[in-house]
Amino acid sequence: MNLKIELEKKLQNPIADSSNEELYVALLQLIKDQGKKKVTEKGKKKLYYISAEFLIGKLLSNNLINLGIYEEVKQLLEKEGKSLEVLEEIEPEPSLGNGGLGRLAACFLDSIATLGLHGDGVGLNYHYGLFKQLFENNLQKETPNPWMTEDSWLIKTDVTYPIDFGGFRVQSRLYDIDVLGYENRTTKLHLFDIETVDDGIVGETIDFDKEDIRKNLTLFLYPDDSDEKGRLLRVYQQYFMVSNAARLLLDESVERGSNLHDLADYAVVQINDTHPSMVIPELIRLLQERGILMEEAIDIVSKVCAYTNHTILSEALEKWPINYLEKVVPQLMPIIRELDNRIRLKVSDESTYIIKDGLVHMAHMDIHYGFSVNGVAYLHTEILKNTELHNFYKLYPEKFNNKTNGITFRRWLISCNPKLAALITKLIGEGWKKDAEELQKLGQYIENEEVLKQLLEVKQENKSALVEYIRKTQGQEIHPDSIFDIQIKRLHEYKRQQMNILFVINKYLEIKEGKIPETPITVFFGAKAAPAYIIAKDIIHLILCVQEIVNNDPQVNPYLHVVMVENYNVTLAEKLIPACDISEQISLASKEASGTGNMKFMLNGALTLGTMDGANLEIEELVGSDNIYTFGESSDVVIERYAKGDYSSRSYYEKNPAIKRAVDFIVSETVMKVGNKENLLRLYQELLNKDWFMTFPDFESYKKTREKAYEDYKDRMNWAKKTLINISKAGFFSSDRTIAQYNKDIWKLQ
Ligand code: OX2
Repeated sequence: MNLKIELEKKLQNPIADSSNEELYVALLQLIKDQGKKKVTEKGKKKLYYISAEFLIGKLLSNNLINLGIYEEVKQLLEKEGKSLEVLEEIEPEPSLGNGGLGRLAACFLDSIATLGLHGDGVGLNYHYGLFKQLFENNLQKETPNPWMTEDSWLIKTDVTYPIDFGGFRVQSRLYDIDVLGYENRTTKLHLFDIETVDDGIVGETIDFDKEDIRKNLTLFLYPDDSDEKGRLLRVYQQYFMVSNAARLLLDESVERGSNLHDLADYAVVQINDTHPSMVIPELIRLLQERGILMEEAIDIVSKVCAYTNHTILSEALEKWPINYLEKVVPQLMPIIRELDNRIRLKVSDESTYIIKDGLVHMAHMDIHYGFSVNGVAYLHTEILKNTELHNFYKLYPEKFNNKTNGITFRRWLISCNPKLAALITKLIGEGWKKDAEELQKLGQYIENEEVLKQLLEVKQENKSALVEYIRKTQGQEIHPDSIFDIQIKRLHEYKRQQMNILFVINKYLEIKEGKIPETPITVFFGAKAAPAYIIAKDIIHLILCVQEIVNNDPQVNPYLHVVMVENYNVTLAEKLIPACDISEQISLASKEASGTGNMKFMLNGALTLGTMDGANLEIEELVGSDNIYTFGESSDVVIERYAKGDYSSRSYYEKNPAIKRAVDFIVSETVMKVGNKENLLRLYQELLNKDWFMTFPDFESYKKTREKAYEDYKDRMNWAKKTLINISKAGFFSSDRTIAQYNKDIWKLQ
């Protein structure tokens, strides 16, 4: 392909005379054409990865990389006086996910395509996605996040299905996004939508009429479920997603030669968390419609569906009231009752029943009627087996398996950190891009001062680029030589951003007392809180207040700086991660199933400061305890304390002066002056009287370990050595490895 000719054909103009917007659109169209050509021959059996979220991020650069023409395009544009980086900024980020679960699904599609496996993603085409976060008066404000522009990656298809809800019918429409794998194979992300949806019912805020399903069905990801209408809307969305997925699966399987009795040879469904669980009764229903008897239909579906659990937090294991399902999907309730009855006949342990106390337990249905149940990191799977899902494990030990999460190195290194990628390639060649385990070859350089210096230089350049970006976007001045200490993830109490900000408060007060850190520190936060999650929003409020206080205090700001980035998303992560020195992974042990940010940071040469939770444990195992900063109580201790139920945060507060001082600061005049009394008082009370996620017992060891990391940072060569060890051991966390394991153990695609 002659790039220049092709591009100018699209532009109908010379490149040099075209605007950046025109160039962006022309490139997008060019890539879409390439995608169409790249459909590869695939096997008989196909995977349907159904997920409420696909946090795919911007696609332009990644697609160019995966097509192998990134450098060529970049150079061509430069020659014509244009810049690929500027074009990247034009692309809106699709807002189809929330956090790790959605980003994982996106990494998986990249790896499925790259490994040439026969599988597609299926989800919904939310017009406004998750909300866009603004900060006003130190509070989070949620506004709609329209991301679909006239020219986007979406490809409208002819596929449409009639979908019946209790009392009315809607017509669906499928849109596709081509996912280009590295080396030109493709997979599709199927996003279902309805044409009657009305973007116009949404104004400046994310409030809208939740009742008119025809108009609102695909407006938002996770509509506010603090009222019944919001919860019902989620059920409508979920059924819409799985009914479409099930019809697509059946049609395609028949087309490939299935007689439906042999469906399990043609299709496998991965149920990503409980949002798609209704696919089980829906497939049974559709098979019956096509003439298969209940008994056999159940048997078939049980061989087709597999379930991934992403969390042990019970709030996330969905349980829908029977009356919701009776209203939204009356056609499914008799099937769900039948499924439950069959369990009641066979199993005496009532805790595993599907219908209990008027609620339908979605995960229970998945486990009884799926053939595989997997957790997402070693510890998480062990906790599922031994504690959370122990009663199920006793019934079906053979179903349980672990698939430690992974990340795609194409996006999380090659694309977001080209300087480090180039250095690695210079040292060990190109092979690591296809076989991530080859990163181990970097091990030969850990005593090589020249290489370590280059590593530090790359980090410094990435830090300077971030400084520049933050100056441009948020108007803040950051010390490029400070330690970049970063915590970016959804805001949830178990992830304990509150512990981090208590540390910052403590540091602030120490500096005020004259205890000056030898190296300045910049603490970055990025997090969205669910609109109805009050305490999470209070924590954001506190972070923003502390940011204002610290950054405006001339006695403190040469040594300590706080940056809370607005509207944290994939694009921002791609800028923050390459610049990071210390990666905060400080969840309450047992609660973070895996984490995937931890892997991205490690790969980009940051050192982990973390609890012994999720995949942190596997990182520690790989790099050795000298090359990671772990602290805090173990999951066993935490689980035991929960079981006893005798945790009193107040006693820690009373015993530990540093905790007391930091917590009292929340309601001090200094903070009250820049914040809201209501939010601050509520958070203060919450920590003092509840602290559900046990921040205080870990605070002292957190403080000590974080200080130790800051101390170690001063010895630059030794620090560089630790980062090189981390990078060299990161190969295990390639999602190519994860997907190969899913395929070998669960999907069994050719
Ligand atoms: C997240 C988990 O919190 C995180 O630990 C994990 O890495 C990620 O899923 C991918 O497996 N429920 N669990 C998650 O999000 C939701 C919602």
